[in-house]
Amino acid sequence: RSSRALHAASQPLNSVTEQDLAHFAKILPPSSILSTLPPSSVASEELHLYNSDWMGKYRGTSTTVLKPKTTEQVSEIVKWCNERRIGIVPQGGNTGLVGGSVPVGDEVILSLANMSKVRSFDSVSGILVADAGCILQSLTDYIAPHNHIMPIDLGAKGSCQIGGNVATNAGGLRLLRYGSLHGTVLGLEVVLPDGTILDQLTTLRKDNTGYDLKQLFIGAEGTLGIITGVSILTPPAPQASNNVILALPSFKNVLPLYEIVKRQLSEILSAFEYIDRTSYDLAVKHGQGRALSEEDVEGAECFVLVETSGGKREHDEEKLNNLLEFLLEADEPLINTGVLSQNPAQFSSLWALREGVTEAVSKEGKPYKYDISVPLSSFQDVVDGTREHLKSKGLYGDHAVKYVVGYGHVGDGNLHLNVVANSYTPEIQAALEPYVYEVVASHRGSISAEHGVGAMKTHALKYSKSDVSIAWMKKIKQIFDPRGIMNPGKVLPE
Ligand code: FAD
Ligand code: 2HG
Ligand code: ZN
Repeated sequence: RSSRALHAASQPLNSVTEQDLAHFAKILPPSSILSTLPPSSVASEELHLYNSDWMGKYRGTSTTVLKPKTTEQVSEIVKWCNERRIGIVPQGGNTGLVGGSVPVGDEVILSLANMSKVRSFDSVSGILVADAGCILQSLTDYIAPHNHIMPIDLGAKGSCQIGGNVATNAGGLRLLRYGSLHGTVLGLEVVLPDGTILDQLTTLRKDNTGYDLKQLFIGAEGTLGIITGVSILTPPAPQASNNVILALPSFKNVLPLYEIVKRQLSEILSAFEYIDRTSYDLAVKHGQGRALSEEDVEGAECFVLVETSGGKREHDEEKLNNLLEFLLEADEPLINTGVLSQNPAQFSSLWALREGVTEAVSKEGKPYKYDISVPLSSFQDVVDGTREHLKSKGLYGDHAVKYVVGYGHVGDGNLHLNVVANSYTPEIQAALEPYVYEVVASHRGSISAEHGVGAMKTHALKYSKSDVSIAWMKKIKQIFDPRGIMNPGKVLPE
């Protein structure tokens, strides 16, 4: 049986036909089907947004988008596609940065956008159960009156969905404090590639009854099944939150600073985020947050944003003020200055300078994005080394690459190396890869710290995973999806 299945998986997938569409029309109302095929026949421009990724770098040729409202509808669609061997791309908010959310060919796009109901929230335990298509910001708003916050936060919160967050195991800005989704997700409901509904939507904190299957779907990027429901543990909202941007004369001060900040702020430290000077300048240029004063940024090579979240405002402010005093009055200060937010608007504005870099970079040009785990001490070398490498190839300057910037989650050892070009070209691509991946491998780092593999890095998996690991990943894929319909061309190399 398994050799037949293997054979099936190596055959090309089938395209959607009018007969398939007629079948989908029995499952979904007309308003939930977008297709260029008759009888639906919408214009292909209407499908453009679903076929294109957030960066405008990856583009599929899907003819059909299906938008189910219920888990049963998802199951029926998937069952049909499996029998017919039609590829499916699960799509959440389509904010992924590795080309995972759009088809590589003409697979069906199954959008979770219509599955957007909160199923339950328990304000005592903080356990939230929601449809996978709920937008992260909507969930934040939903639980705020109950004094809880989502354990995950990221710049794409206004568009990304909780299902997409789980599927990518997104990290984001709160991982330092609340850990990864592998810890906070308590249960999942998943439609498997043969249409079976796997109900593991439990709300238990503790459950050691054998293999924890849900973990397989966290970070599987839709290659093993479609997440339709998520049960997640949400923390109580902090009573007080503060933030400060520290301007540093040199990158080499970041590490000693991190040690001091961790020691002094201890349990109230909730974020320690890094942006280099060019990232800051681009954020300001493109209207992300309010610029700091000239005096504050003078001589700054980079910046660190520190956030505190604690239980008592006076206590937290005292700690933060003591820290700043300590840093500024040292014999050889690690920082030039610190800009402390004084009100909620300033708090958001300081965060925007960090959160807005992705948006700013995209406004500036075409970004090549490398989301890597490397030792903290090498962050700057990796950024400078990449710039020098591009210069040596004659690809740095207004005609090709405009900027090479570094920013990211220092507390998680995660650097975002963004190469901002005028356009995507084969020459720049060839100069960057495998160069960047070899640098990562030389540190035994990860080629994807938090964004996933998608279509972008399937060929590069070997730089972070052994042959044995990849072989076992393929076996798992084979067990769940023997006909190879679920997000084909993503995560695993051919
Ligand atoms: P999509 O982009 O739609 O999909 C992403 C992947 O998940 C695809 O492979 C898709 O097939 C799959 N998928 C989606 N929904 C489901 C589902 N219900 N079931 C199965 N598979 C599914 N990432 C971070 O980790 N940290 C950050 O700080 C961060 N910041 C970002 C900031 C910006 C401005 C942007 C644009 C992106 C950022 N990202 C970040 C990328 C991040 O991966 C996504 O924003 C988010 O997690 C993806 O959610 P989504 O709903 O948009 O998923
Ligand atoms: C962030 O931390 C996101 O801002 C996006 O993960 C990073 O755009 C990027 O490269
Ligand atoms: Zn990030």
